[in-house]
Amino acid sequence: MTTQRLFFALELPTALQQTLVQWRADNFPSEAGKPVAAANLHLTLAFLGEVSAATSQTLQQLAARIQQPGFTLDLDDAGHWPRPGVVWLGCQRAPRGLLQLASLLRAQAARHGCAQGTQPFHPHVTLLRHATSPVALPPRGFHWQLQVTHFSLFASTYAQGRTRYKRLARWPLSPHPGD
Ligand code: 2AM
Repeated sequence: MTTQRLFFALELPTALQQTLVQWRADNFPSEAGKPVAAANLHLTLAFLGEVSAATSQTLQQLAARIQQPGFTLDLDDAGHWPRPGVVWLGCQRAPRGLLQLASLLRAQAARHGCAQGTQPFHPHVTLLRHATSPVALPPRGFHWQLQVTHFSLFASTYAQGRTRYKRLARWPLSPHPGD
């Protein structure tokens, strides 16, 4: 059976990806960890793992039925998880819309055999991997804001030492109230 390694995520605009890469270069020494490529910077909503074509299709049909308003995301927090070796960007207050969307996608995934683990959802954009030694984090005060209007399904592949994410599908959120 062929499977694909899949995850639902929020894409970051290319300009923001570039800005974050520059900020990372300015704020972290090269020995802090392995930088995630600009095009791979994203925020995972639900990780599905290795999924069959049938399960992928089912989860995509369910995703297409989701009706939720868009929301504003403020990236204004950073942290370091030494055990998985991840330095991340996140939000001091996660918007309710983000938590609802992730919760729904994770519940649908779990119901179709994609175990969601026991860790609570902590929305984050991974900036560095293999960051297992102590890392000095930039002081708070940085802040990037984005309007989230879509969510997407990605396939992750690894070849010749490089991870690539391919977007398989994308769905709109309804217009943000007040927009
Ligand atoms: P990470 O950045 O915190 O490692 C593609 O690999 C995406 O799925 C990444 O955002 C990654 O999160 C996430 N991911 C990979 N394995 C995962 C797992 N077992 N549980 C939750 N998320 C996972």
